Amino acid sequence: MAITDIEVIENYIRMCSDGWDQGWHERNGGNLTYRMKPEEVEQCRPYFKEIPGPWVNMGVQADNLKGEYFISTGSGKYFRNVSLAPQDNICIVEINDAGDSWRIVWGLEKGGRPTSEFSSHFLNHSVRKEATGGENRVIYHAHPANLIAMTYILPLTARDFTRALWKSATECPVVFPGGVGVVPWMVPGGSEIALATSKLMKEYDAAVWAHHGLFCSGPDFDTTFGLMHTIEKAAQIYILALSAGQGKILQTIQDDELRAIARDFGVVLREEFLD
Ligand code: 2HA
Ligand code: ZN
Repeated sequence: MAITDIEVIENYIRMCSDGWDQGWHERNGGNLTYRMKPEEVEQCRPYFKEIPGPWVNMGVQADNLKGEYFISTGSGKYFRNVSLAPQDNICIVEINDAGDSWRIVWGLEKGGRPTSEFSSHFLNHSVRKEATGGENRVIYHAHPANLIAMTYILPLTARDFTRALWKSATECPVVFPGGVGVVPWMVPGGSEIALATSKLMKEYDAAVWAHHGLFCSGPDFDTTFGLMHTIEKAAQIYILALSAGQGKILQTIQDDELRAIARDFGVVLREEFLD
């Protein structure tokens, strides 16, 4: 028995491999964090370091994440390597009683720290935990190429991106009826982009980072990966259709047809995004 035999760790590693297989994680691109359930912490605790790492202040704080444990990819680590050597590329961090610092309790055995975007992930976890009554557990950031390409040719508004994606594949309004938020270009890794993203995550479960990538959230690995996958697939269709048609779209899904999908599938679309 090893920590990698525990289901939550297995599933986390599988998601990293799936993201790598999709081509969304060149070099050290992207990051994944998971807020552990108490029983999962207890399953993993026998494998924790005898002496945890030092507390590191994050520069951001959240009351509703005090004492939580997260699985995180390591800063500068490659998704490609997670399944090959999980103990060197991912970690479990504990949050302190003040909700403003982390310390490593397992993993990153050759040194390192959680993802450079940990402050973004942390604030997004806080906001999504609040918005979903505790259901949300996963924050996932990736660099899917077609979605990034869209940020060069569309106005950077939630309305423009949501409409383009909803109309690019019929399942989209069902999968993300609330739409997607859009963060303008900003320097990654800092608390400014963390705050801007978490503000959007109050309303959206996905946020586009202009010329950079996408943040998705969800209650479990499958739902969150599925959201990233669905959005990127729609973006691919959008880019393919525009490219093949040399910018000319002959027909698309009409707004009343989006309303008809919502009615039959029992979802509520963000009405202000419809004409
Ligand atoms: O982890 O994707 O946004 C590398 C990144 C930073
Ligand atoms: Zn990134």
